[in-house]
Amino acid sequence: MTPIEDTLINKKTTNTPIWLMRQAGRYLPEFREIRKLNPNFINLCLNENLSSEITLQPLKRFNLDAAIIFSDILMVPYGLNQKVEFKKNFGPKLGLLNLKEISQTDEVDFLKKLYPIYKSIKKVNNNNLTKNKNVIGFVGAPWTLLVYMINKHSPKQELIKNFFRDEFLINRILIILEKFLKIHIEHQIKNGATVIQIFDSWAGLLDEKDLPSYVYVPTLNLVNYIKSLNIPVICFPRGVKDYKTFCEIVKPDAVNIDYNVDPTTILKKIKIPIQGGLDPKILLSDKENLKKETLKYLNIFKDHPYIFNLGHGVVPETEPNMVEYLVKTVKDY
Ligand code: 1CP
Repeated sequence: MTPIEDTLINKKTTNTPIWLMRQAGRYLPEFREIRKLNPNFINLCLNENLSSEITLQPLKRFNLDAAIIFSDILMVPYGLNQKVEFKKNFGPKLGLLNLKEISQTDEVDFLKKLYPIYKSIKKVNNNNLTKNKNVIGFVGAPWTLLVYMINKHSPKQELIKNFFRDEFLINRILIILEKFLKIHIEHQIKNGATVIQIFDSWAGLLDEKDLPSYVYVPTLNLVNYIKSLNIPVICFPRGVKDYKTFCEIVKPDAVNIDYNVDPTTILKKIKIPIQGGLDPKILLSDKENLKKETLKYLNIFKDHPYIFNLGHGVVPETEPNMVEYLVKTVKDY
């Protein structure tokens, strides 16, 4: 059993395991070098040699407990034949949403399009750098994918007007997403993913009353499926106000908290293992402050099964030596 697996079955480990969301990415010069030569982000994700190399880059530098596969949650809409592009200084841009075409996607075509991701996972899993560590596969939660598929770009500012107008369309897409997310998860696991994380980055956009139909139920269906394959699942319902209710209904093996969650309060409310929390912006400050904030989380969770991580992804401006210092602080604790 790895330290992450021990933690996920609710066991406190002597050393707190650590991995970071977006640990493979733009803050690493060796990533930027590859990225410069590969302007098409989708093609980069579909290049199993490069995507496996990028996945392993942070493990070469830092003493992390897991690799997270270099891919994107939007590879699923891409596999469903919606056009997906990543524009510089803009982010993702999706094409027309054609329900008829998406409904006709068959499993074989979907898998053919995403096949390099599974090959990449296999390579990562077979590499010595991940020996006795976890390989984390992931998907976007149905709600967050629905947001991108209908909104067609990041909802950072706001959702398009009338987002909820076409209830038939929304319900059809949620059903299709559930089917293909299960297929995507199954193939990640078959090729060596030992933990699955479900990213619901835009759960916080919803009113409380809409959480059951768009977040709780669709996520619960995936969580139950992953559990049936005997693989642990971590959920990150970013921005929800009530993590406790989410955990009681969805019952993931662990929950990642965002940086707006007060760790002391959540500790009293949640019984399952907890992951994350530290504001990624702390990595942009100085070592003294980083140490202070890191020790705060470690102390609060010292008697609770806890996986160290952030409250959202590493930001591109982060100095790699700050990540190194963070990992060292956690390992020396
Ligand atoms: O170089 C570049 O311009 C590409 C930047 C980039 C990277 C490095 C994107 C575009 N995706 C990724 C990789 C990625 N995305 C990983 C790899 C593994 C790792 O964590 O190291 C993962 C797990 C994701 C997941 C992801 N993609 C999420 C969920 C987590 C989160 O950040 O909230 C989301 C929302 C996306 C969509 C997406 N893809 C890329 C960007 C810039 C975004 C966010 C767009 C937005 O702000 O709405």
